[in-house]
Amino acid sequence: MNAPYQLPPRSSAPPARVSLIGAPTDIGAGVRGCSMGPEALRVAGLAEALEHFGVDIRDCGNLVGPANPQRAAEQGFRHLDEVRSWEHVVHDAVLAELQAERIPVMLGGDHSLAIGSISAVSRHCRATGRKLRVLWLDAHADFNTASITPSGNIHGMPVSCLCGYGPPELTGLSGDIPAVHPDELFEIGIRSVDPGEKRLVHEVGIDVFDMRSIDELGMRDVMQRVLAGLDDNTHLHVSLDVDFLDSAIAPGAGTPVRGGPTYREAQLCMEMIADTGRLASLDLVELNPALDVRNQTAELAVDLVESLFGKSTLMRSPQDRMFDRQAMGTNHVPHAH
Ligand SMILES: [Mn+2]
Repeated sequence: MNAPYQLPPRSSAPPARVSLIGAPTDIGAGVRGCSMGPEALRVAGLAEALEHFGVDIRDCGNLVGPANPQRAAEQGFRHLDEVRSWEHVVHDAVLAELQAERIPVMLGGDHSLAIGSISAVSRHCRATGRKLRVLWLDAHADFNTASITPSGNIHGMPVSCLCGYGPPELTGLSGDIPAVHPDELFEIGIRSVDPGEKRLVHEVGIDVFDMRSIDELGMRDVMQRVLAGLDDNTHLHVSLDVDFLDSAIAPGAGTPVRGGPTYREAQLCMEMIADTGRLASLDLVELNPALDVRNQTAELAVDLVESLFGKSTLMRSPQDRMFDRQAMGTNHVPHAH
């Protein structure tokens, strides 16, 4: 009688070491409420879900920064001083976890906070001689500047600031300008871009895989392109704005846009990132519990993060995944953090 089929054992590499860092502020957003994001993700069981399949997890609690003064824009920015304070706090907390060889997961909070987290990642990569790749998963390009922004909300500006376009107190946080070179960053899922922003994104040469690319090429092809050429010396950072997801499945986003990736497309995106074994830091931002329905968007985010850290919903053997990695031009053991 044949032995029952068993999946081969997973990699013997040590489990991922993950640190949750709450950044409860909506200082850079137009709609208030994403300051409650970290708590909603905890209530949805983020730590327990990762712990369940062997991740070594530490919850660092919540950072503290200035309150939201709800002022109007001044010279193209809303709350620039307060945003700058938050970025420093986030930068320092993320850098400390990277230096402790852990994977920081920044729980926003609005997307302006990625200026702080990715500046820390950039600084760390320079200090350790690693290459950087950033995947920006979002409905929006987040490439506004003070002169072209319709609102002054800084959560619409993090990519431009990281690429060196913005006020020096935000562009220089990593110790080098730009913190991220345009060829190190890929935007995926984009479907809502302001006219001035569109022009600037093209001028700067950001690689954008908008929803039309995902429709035409398919998520698998898009992900193979953005993950091509990763090697053992690459630090992969994922910045996940929950408005990346179709608004029908993720109502709890500050600026929801319809026509985004479906549940399965989003899962495939996460699984292909997990297959590379290179994920080294993550932002989970723009979850707005005030707009959510029974915490479903937080629960969906937890689902996706599980996949990002290797929980596969597919019945696939490691050999199949090895084939995918070869197709991607990468070749190494998964989960080798
Ligand atoms: Mn965003």
